[in-house]
Amino acid sequence: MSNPEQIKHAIEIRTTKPFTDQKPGTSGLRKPTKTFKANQYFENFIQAYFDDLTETMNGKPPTLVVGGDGRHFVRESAQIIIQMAAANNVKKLLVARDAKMSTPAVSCVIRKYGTDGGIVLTASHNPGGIDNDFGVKFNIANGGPAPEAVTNSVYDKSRQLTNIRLCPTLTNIDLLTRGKHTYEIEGRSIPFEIEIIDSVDDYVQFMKEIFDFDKIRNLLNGEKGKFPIMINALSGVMGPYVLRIFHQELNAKNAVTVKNCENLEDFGGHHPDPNLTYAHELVEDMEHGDYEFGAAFDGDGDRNMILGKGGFFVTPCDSLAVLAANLNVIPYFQKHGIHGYARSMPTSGAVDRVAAKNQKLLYEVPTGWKFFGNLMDSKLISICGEESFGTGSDHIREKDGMWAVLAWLSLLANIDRSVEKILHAHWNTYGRNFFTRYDYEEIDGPGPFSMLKRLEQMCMSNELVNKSFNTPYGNKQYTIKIMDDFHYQDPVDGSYTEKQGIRIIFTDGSRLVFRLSGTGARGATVRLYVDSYENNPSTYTKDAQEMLRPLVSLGLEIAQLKEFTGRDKPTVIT
Ligand code: VG1
Ligand code: CO
Repeated sequence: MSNPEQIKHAIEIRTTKPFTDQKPGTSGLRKPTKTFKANQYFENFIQAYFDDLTETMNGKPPTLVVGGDGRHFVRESAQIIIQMAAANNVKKLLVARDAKMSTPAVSCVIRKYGTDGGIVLTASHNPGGIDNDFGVKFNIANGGPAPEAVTNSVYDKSRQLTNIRLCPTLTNIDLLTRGKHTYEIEGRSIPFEIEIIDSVDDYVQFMKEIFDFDKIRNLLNGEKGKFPIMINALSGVMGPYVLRIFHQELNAKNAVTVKNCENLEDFGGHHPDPNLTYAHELVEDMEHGDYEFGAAFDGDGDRNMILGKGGFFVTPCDSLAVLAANLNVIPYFQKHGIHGYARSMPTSGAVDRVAAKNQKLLYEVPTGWKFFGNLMDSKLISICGEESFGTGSDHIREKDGMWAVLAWLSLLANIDRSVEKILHAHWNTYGRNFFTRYDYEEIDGPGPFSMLKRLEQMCMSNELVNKSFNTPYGNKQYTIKIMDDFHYQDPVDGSYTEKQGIRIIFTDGSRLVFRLSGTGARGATVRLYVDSYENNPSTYTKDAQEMLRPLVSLGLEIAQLKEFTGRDKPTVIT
């Protein structure tokens, strides 16, 4: 076969038929893998993106990063992007070795090399494989997920698409060997370049600038003895990052036990979502093993779950609040200062209390990391998080699982060697927000939509405001103060987003939130979020499920969830 660098490649314009359902959700476009692989579905979406990019860049040839979470179709789709980028006037692609790069690493690389954006091949926490899901997400030049203005414009283009452009002779590019390649493309005034990079290098180097690795090394294996920890990568993309950081850079093979660090195309059958249900292996290891700290990541490495000794669970809401309260122990924040904080609307108000005490601004945004980008770019916030196991800071523009783990280890090295003690100290200072989320996944039929419609109408009519409810549990009465459909105006660019979830706020500050998931690929998923604040220390050790039972039952009753969905139990409780 001739060397593709020695021949001139022709551009083929291939006709295609548009799809009407390529509307990105909370985080990119996610569909069954088989959908992406059939009828040029993937190619169409990429062409719509290139068409949009050509327009927004005024024809200036862009440089883009390409990487994915290693799931089935990632390698193949990266080769398709190469063929299409060459035919769509892309100047250069920085492609991850073997097309594998965590979502936070993509953000890091876009920022480090100042590229015009990137394409992330991931369905994140959705299961992978030919019978599961695939996904595509576009990131912009700040390293973050494209805002709705961009994704809506790509969607509009996808519905009118008639052609896709590609260079069919540009095949079998070696993605395994680092290096630079240049290709001549017919009809182009500049050649097309590809550079195969190892994102683990760039990412690890950045983490070493942010954190004090000596201190973490000393925690794991220092004068106070070994500090055993367990890390489970759920067979997602994080394996190589975990091994490199813990076993090489921190030289702590004896203290750090790792599991599922081989990235598999179907994630070994795991549902790569680090929560108490899907990362149960970690929970059990923590319950039975002698580990001081445990963590798991999702498929693309932006989510994290933190556990303490014996399986002590740190809710993502508390994790955000505790990190926000202690950022000063991390060198990056000593250097760059600490601006405000932000959380997604359904995330508990725990971080709000830290903001109030530290006199920082607190922003409440809709669900999805794309809403944090402007706030970070404008230096309004330094740290943000979501209840869905996402935590991150302004070092990049994606949530970052490894960052959260290293941040926690920094707290353990500087404040107290026990996760549980750190949490108790936090609650003693700020009080405790009890939080839970119930997920009713993949419901068929119109029920969930009708349920939301009815709740929307109740918001509009205000019929429940000032109404009081008793619940079958305990003797507490709840009175509704506000019921609304959450909307948000971005304080930086003024963009407006509506219908982001039904909020029911009670007079005592407790909240119930209902929304439909925007990341599922089949059926509809209903999420119910419950947040309630206590400042009586005798409650702090209580079980969240027990504490929140009255509110949960009230929420199910108000929404008539069982009647609308046919479900009497959630699929996942966190
Ligand atoms: C979910 C979470 C949301 C998160 C999103 C992407 O969205 O609730 O907080 O930002 O997933 O996370 P939804 O619409 O299904 O509730 V990831 O790690 O899958 O990119
Ligand atoms: Co993810």
